[in-house]
This record gives sequence, C-alpha cells and structure tokens, in this order.
Amino acid sequence: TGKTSPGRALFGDTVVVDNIPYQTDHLTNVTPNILAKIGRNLHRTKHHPLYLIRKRIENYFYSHFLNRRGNPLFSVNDSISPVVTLEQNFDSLLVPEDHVSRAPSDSYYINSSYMLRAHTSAHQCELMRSGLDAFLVMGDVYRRDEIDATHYPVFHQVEGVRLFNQHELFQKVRDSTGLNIFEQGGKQTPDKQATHSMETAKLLEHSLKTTLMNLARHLFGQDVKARWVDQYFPFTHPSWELEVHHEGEWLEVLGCGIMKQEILYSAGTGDQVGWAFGLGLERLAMKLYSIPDIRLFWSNDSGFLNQFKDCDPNTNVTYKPVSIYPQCTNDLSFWLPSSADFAFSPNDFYDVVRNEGGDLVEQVFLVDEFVHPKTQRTSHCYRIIYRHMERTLTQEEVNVIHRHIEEQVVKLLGGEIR
Ligand code: FA5
Ligand code: MG
Repeated sequence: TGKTSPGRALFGDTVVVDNIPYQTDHLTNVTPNILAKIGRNLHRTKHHPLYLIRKRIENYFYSHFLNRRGNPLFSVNDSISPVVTLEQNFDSLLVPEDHVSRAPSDSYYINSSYMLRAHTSAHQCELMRSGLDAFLVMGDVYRRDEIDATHYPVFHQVEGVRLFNQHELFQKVRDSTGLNIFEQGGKQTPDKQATHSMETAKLLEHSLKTTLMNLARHLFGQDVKARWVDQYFPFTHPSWELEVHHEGEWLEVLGCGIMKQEILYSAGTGDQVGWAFGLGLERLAMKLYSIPDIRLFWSNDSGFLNQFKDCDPNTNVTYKPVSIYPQCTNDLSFWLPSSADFAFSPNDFYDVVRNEGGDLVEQVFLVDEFVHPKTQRTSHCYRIIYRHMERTLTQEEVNVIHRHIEEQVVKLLGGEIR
C-alpha cells in the first residue's frame, strides 16, 4: 500500500545503518534512538561489567573444553554486524511464517529484507557452514519489548553451539557397539527428534545441561540455586530454559536445546548432531554484580563505571547505588488512529517514548483502554515514569519531554491527544 509508515515519516526514502544506506519501506521501524546504540559494543569495552562477565564466560569455555591438540575447542566471534537478513534471523532457523517474533511489533526492521538481529542464533547457520564444530557468538541484539528494570530494547547475548559426530558423542560410553546416532523410521516424541536415537537425545541433553550448570556454578558459586524449565523454540527439540534464583524470584537467564537435524542438514553438516544455547548477558551481570536496573549498563556516569574500573574478570564486585533520585509520573491519553491508517501496537508508542525520553524513562505502561460507545474510537492512557539515574529531575524538564512525546504521537502515529 502507498500509506506512510512511521519509519518513512522519520527517515524519508533512505536510512543509514552502520554506514550503509538502505531503502526504507512499509516495514521500516528502526528509530534514531536504537540506531545510535549500534557500535557502542559494551561487550568489547574494557572494564565494562558486560565485558567482565563475557570474559568470565569465555574463560570457562577456554579452560574446560580443549581439543585433542590441547587448544581451546570453542572459537569466539564477538564482532559480527547486528544487521542481518530476515533469512538469517528467521528462515534459516525454521521460524514459521506466522510466528509472533516476526511481527513488526516485536522486531526492528530496516526494510523488508534486512533487520537488526533479534538473537545471536541468527549466525548459527553461516558459522556451521564455514566448518566450525564448536563456537560462541557474542553481540548486541535488538527487540521491541516492554520497558522495565529487566527489559531493554538492546541487550547482549552469548550463543553457544557444539556439534558431535558419532565417534565424539559415544566416546565416553563404556560399550558403544551397536549404538547409532541416527535412527530410521522413528517418530518425534517429547523427548527426541524423529531421526535421533534415544541414546543421542539422552547424551546430548546430559552434555548440554552439565555444560550450562557448570557455567552457572563458575559464575555464581557451587551452591547457586538454579532449575530447568521445559520450553519451545522452533530451532531446537527438546528445548529448555535455565532459571536462577535472584532476590526471591526465578530469573530466566538462557534458552537452549538439541539442534533440529534439518538445520544441520541445510548447513551441510547433516552427519553430525549438536546442541545450542543463547544466554542474556545483562541478566547474568545484574545478578553477579547486584546491578538493580538494566539502563545502568548504558550509563556514561563515572559513579557507575568507576566501580568496575580496576576489576579483572575474576574480581567479585558488588555495585553500590550512588543514590536513588525521585521519580516524576505523567499520564498521556490519546485516541488511536483508525486501523485503516496502520495497525497500532503499544510498542509503536514505546518507541516514540524512548526516542524522546531516552534513558530518563524508567517505566511505561497502559493504565486504561476505552472504546467510545458512539464513535467506536479507541483511546489509550499510558503512565510514564521518569527518573534520572544520576540527579533529580524537575517537573518542568519532564513537562518539556512529555510535550515532545505528545507531538510525536500526533505526527508519527496519527494519534489525537485527549
Ligand atoms: C532466544 O533468544 C533463543 N535464541 C535462545 C536459544 C538459542 C534457544 C539456541 C535455543 C538454542 P530468548 O528469547 O528466551 O531465546 O532469549 C534468551 C535470553 O536472552 C533470555 O533467557 C534472557 O536472559 C535474555 N533476554 C531476552 N529478552 C531480553 C530483554 N528484553 N532484555 C534483556 N535480556 C533479555
Ligand atoms: Mg525466553
């Protein structure tokens, strides 16, 4: 359709990402605020807490997994561009056409062919195709998501993949004669894929869960409280999530599973089997260093950064909040555009808020939704909580930002302020 998208309204015909121009189209929904995060590379910034924890993870894999020659088994890739094709992020991983993660309300699209990766799994296929059997990928990932203390639209993941041939998988089995990694004419069950033998499923699950539980112990100590929860991912079966206990609650820190055989097959390595995981660096760092709010990772404030300045990856640091400044709360109500213009989602509003308010916005939520009985128009009321991480905000300052948000709601989203 010839209708303008919020992306077109922001950038016109071309948007420059990582120094490369791209034609905008109806799917374009990246924002200047998000694009400004590309190249920050917090996971490669010396002494940043995300760098320290990433090194701790790397050291675990370097010291515990060696190949026959005594060299590290896992190779590390930490500088792959976050700009990927939809094929890399979704199709290569068997994500169905109608899966929620493909919705424009959930991912950042540059246009109909390119996007900002929503997970580091986007690189699994290309790295397997290049011949690697064991690798880690570390990088920034981008998602349109809620706004609160543990969610941020840019965060960092570490992907791990390990492949095995028949010999490697059965190496530690006492009598492996007659065992086969594949099984013909089998069926998929909750415990295994159709082409895998039961032994393959059990050995891979054991290897994966021991590797990750030992990583959790390496990070948080021998008596870390952690549990496995069954999960679903389109690219693994069976799949699990690991949760660790943090401040009285279970915090999900990673997803993992046995890689779908179809994916290995299309990567040209169908005679192997393997497991994969993807973990969230911020969540782990928040627990390890007692960092209370995910926005702090983006702070340039010396009060934050200096607490990690002299640390090496093995130092145990406990972050001490500099001080807690007061919040300002403002509500904003508007009539949604009629759905003929474009399908409005709350994430469209959250992006406008982030764009104008940046990290001064601590939380946004929908407090009221209302349909006018006569006109059938829908109105949303959002509550925006503002707080500066390093000083007290005045109500006047907040009002200026709030007014800018109202203006953008009208201009970009076609809303009508009530
Ligand atoms: C994934 O991204 C899968 N690619 C993980 C995977 C890889 C599964 C390989 C199987 C095989 P998920 O969406 O659950 O899964 O994200 C993984 C982790 O990233 C989460 O456990 C969490 O620690 C972190 N995470 C997810 N969303 C956010 C967010 N908005 N802010 C901060 N961390 C997040
Ligand atoms: Mg998850």
